[in-house]
Amino acid sequence: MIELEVRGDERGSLIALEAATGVPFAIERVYYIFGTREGVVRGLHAHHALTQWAVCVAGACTVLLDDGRERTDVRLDRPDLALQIGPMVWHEMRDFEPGTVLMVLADGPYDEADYIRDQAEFERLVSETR
Ligand code: T46
Repeated sequence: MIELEVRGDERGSLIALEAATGVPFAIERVYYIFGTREGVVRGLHAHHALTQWAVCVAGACTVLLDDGRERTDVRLDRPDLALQIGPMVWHEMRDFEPGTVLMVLADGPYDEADYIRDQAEFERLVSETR
């Protein structure tokens, strides 16, 4: 988890995400997830190579992270927190509050070939790296 620097004054707050404020990769893509229905679980995959930062800019959701050794739940409920999701980390997003907007910065383009959507395949691949 990365705590983001908030720039604010009496009008409100602003957060800028760029190399100068600590994003450790060149941002190639930004996407955001919104309108997620109650009870829905998203994600359910790992990436071979992609690194991402996820920021819940509005609302809240829980992200399960599994690197093949440890499974951890992280609650994203502040717009000044970024969660780094690196390669070979199985992730699932759930418990979305109504109105949640999850913004994701990625270091690569959308590429379905980079996804591992089969959990057994993910477990086989991470066990090979141990
Ligand atoms: C991730 C988590 C955090 C595109 O056309 N371009 C894109 O850049 C993305 C991300 C998705 N899509 C298409 C592919 C599907 O037809 O949008 C649809 C929904 O994508 P997906 O089911 O993969 O969405 P999530 O919420 O399960 O996962 C997303 C990202 O895909 C994934 O990389 O790490 O958010």
